[in-house]
Amino acid sequence: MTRTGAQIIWEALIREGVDTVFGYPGGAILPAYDALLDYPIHHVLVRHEQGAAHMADGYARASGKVGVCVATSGPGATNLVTGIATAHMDSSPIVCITGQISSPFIGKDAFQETDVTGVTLPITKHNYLVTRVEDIAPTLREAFYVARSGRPGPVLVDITKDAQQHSCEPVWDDTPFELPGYRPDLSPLPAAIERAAALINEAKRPLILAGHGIILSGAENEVMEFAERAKVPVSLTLLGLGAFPPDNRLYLGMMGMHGESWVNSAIQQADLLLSFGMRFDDRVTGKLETYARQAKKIHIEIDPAEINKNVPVDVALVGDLKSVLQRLLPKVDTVDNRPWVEHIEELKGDSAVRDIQTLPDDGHLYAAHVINDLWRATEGKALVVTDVGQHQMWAAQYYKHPASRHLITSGGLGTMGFALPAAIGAKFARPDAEVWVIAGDGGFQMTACELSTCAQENLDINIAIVNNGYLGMVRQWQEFFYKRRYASTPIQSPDYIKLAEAHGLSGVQVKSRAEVMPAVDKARTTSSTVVVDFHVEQEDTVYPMVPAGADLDEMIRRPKTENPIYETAASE
Ligand SMILES: Cc1cc2nc3c(=O)[nH]c(=O)nc-3n(C[C@H](O)[C@H](O)[C@H](O)COP(=O)(O)OP(=O)(O)OC[C@H]3O[C@@H](n4cnc5c(N)ncnc54)[C@H](O)[C@@H]3O)c2cc1C
Ligand SMILES: Cc1ncc(C[n+]2csc(CCOP(=O)(O)OP(=O)(O)O)c2C)c(N)n1
Ligand SMILES: [Mg+2]
Repeated sequence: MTRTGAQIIWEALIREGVDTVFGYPGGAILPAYDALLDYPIHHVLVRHEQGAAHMADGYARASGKVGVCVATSGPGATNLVTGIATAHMDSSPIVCITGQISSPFIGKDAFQETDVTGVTLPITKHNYLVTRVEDIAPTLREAFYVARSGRPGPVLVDITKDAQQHSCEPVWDDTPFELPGYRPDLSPLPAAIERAAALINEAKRPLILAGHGIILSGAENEVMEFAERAKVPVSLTLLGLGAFPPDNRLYLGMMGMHGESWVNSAIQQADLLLSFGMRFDDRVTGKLETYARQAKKIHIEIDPAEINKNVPVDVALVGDLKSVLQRLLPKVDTVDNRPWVEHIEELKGDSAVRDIQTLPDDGHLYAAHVINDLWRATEGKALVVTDVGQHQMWAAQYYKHPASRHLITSGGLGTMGFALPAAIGAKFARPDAEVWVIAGDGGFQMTACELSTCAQENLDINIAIVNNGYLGMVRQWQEFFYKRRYASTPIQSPDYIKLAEAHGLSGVQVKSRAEVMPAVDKARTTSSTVVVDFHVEQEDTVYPMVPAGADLDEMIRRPKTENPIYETAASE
């Protein structure tokens, strides 16, 4: 049957299982918007296209499915850029559909013409300019395949207005893809598996460094089986948090710049690092020249471009983590690594637990208290979506994320403004989940316009603003490395209660520790979006910290006497 290009767009999406898209209309995408009225797809009208891309990203991270955003040409398309780059850095599968001016006008600086495939070339996994109606169906099918297969990532499809207006009889092909030069299904040779097994079985001080790839691969059970069988302790990257149960005795905590000191020390002392679906980001390694010099390294990774990129490895197993581990597991001996595990336990020494919950209320409200109370009130089960900054690190440290897809955060790009729109996307993906935004007063203001989207869509999202009156993470760097010269980091906020109320939503202000739990309870029991404005200690610091470029175990520690949040032993 003959269809317009505009109709084909939505039929293609429905064939991919899409029921929700996030977008904003405009001239070059108007034919598609007109056709949308006839299809069972829910369109979420965002307030800024950056929000649409983050919503698609949050939807993808919460569900494991491909998220979709839509924008018009020119400024609509360029507004997507930050969201696309965010998804690209964190391997999140989204498809972005943009309208383009009609093909005869391309190259003539026509109204709202931007070469968006050119602009997004380095920040998409792949992108397409579609000028013919016949190409819409096959291109969208390919776009979804590319976005979700292999190492996931964002794909942009730019469709000219005339292609949307013209008609054809679409061909719906279901044959498996064979794209020249694209090999998402690599798997290691048997000899490489044998070499890896030999290293594992010889190791005395092995450590698993596990990342986002576990979640993307769905390899949680295999990683657990591996760790249990070979008795290898596990540490996670920020983006891996939740993929290994936080209460398992082999779990050590987060690695890296704001990770646990004993994890970083153990990495420096290990004789074997097993890197599972993580990419040795500089926030994870510290100074590369001195990184884990005693360790042999095995890297299981789906993207060959990641092998030896930052850290040279002894054995590379290129393939999907789950299937590689399934092949490796039978070759791994059950060993006794107890001395090593006990040694790491000793490394904790007096640097151990952040035992803040037992501390008396001294009149100060610390972000750590807020997040710890939030964790207790939600029994650790909330889907937490953070923004970027100090609060993000505290959300990683003080909220024990229980399972995969319970923490959504912008890691690689560190995009302020991510949290609220990503949480909206996550709520559409998992309507039954209790969704909490944890945002700073700076980042929240970047995309606060999406409160209006929460109101229009009647969403039940809880928002915790960790309001310290500063661009706190930057202030912290100024404190440590720029002699406390706080250039442009003090930041004023609007009255968030009035802001919420202006949107028809409600808000609560919290200034003391005693008010935290009642406010959290109010947010949890209110069925619309609630903003809780926590006025926390202004010049608090995220500890520990590996200064950028320092050795991984050269951590700045919390001074014991100056600050009431002790990090010393559990007995205190
Ligand atoms: C303020 C700030 C501070 C930070 N501090 C820290 C910190 O202290 N510690 C920390 O860990 N991070 C920190 N980060 C985050 C950091 O920048 C990186 O985003 C993070 O370390 C990346 O984690 P990852 O390598 O697990 O995930 P990604 O960057 O998503 O990489 C995942 C890897 O898995 C691979 N992969 C994907 N699918 C599969 C599959 N099916 N099978 C196998 N492999 C697969 C991908 O190709 C990729 O190489 C911080 C970020 C910010 C903004
Ligand atoms: C879009 C963007 N601009 C600038 C930065 C640099 N940056 C990183 S953290 C940070 C401060 C964040 O402040 P706030 O949102 O108040 O969170 P806090 O650190 O105070 O918890 C800034 C400016 C960034 N990550 N993203
Ligand atoms: Mg702040």
